[in-house]
Amino acid sequence: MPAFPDVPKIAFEGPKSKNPLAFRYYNPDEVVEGKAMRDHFRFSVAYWHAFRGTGSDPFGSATMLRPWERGDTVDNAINRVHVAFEFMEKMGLEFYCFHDRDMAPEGKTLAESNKNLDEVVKALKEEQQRTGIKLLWGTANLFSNPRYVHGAATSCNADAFAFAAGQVKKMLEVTKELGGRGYVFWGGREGYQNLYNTDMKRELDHLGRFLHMAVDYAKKIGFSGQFFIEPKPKEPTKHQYDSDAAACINFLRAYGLNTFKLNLETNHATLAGHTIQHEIEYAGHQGFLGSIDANTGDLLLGWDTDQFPTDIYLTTQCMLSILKYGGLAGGINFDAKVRRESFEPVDLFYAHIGGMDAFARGLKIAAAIRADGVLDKFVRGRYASWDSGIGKEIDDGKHTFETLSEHMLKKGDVTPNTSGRQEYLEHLINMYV
Ligand code: XLS
Ligand code: NI
Ligand code: NI
Repeated sequence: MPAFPDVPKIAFEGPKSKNPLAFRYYNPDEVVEGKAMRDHFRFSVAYWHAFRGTGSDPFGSATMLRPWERGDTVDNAINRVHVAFEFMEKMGLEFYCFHDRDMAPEGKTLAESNKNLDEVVKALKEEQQRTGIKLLWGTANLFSNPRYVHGAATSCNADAFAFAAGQVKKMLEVTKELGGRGYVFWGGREGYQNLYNTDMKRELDHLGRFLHMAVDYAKKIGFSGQFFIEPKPKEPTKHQYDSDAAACINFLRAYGLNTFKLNLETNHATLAGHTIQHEIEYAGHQGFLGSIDANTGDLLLGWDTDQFPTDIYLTTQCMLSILKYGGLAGGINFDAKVRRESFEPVDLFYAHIGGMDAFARGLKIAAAIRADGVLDKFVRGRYASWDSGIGKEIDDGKHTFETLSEHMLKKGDVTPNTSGRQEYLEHLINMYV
């Protein structure tokens, strides 16, 4: 029995369509800058939000109508897998991501949890083979269970570290078994609430050791997927160690974990006081750009609201920078949830269609801007003083403070500055949007 009997396969109908259950811009086979849209994006559903989100908040209980839900059992988990694959097939979503505990109920022991997971993974494997849908990345939930109250890899309790290692070991095996493209470490409770009770150096050393163990184990079992770290500055802890792209890159370099890349999330960037484009640019030029958790926050709310992205400026900016750095090793995972007021199953479709279409439009706009070279030309011109004369000589390492002082003593003052033309450029971008 289908879970979404009234929803047909979502088709591309083009920009003139008024059908809200159709794509107006996302056309998977359409080639942009030499690559099919499906390969630019690798759109993915976040299992935890789409299929485990209940709509509860601190002030009220679950609101989601999910007629297929029959409690937290292995049988129901397997049935839910069929529901999820029906959804992805109808949506044309070719990837998914999950945490171990989204997929199968946690048992009383690690052994029991692993056994539950194995049973559901069998169903996942069958569904992947039947549909061709693939795993973008796997991850372990190292934050929900009370044993992780002080963190997992950074816990003061060595047994919590050991338990977390057991969970990640298992999820690396599962991710390999399912042919996952990557594996994500989001910090969960790796951070602190108060420095009075925290040995930061010791905690970070443990995190470094933990990630090295993951790299070693991946090598041992032949898992060759990409490892990602996902920055987030706060929530649940007051200060998460992986606070933003720059902090993560510093940590990865300091601990010799240079094979990692970053999984950047829009709402995490804004919590850190950055934009997602800033984070993509920072990771991109440092060689750490990996994957995107696509969502958006709310201007008026200061927490991780994980809304679906529909803002064309936002997706245009993302795609401008993603194209600039040659694309993603991972993909675009909708780490986003429908509002608790949007409780009908069909809302899951509207949400994902809106997000995919917004990114497709962003891609086309970004490609048009790049084809005309308008930003490139402007930026190159803005730095022209570095292409010849004194600028080029400095870049070539031909100068010292003494010679530069000499140069200016002779010249007297700098060549006049030119306008940054921000308003002109903002207006110019509007011609493409
Ligand atoms: C939470 C994170 C989480 C990761 C996966 O804020 O976004 O959902 O993506 O653990
Ligand atoms: Ni995320
Ligand atoms: Ni998040």
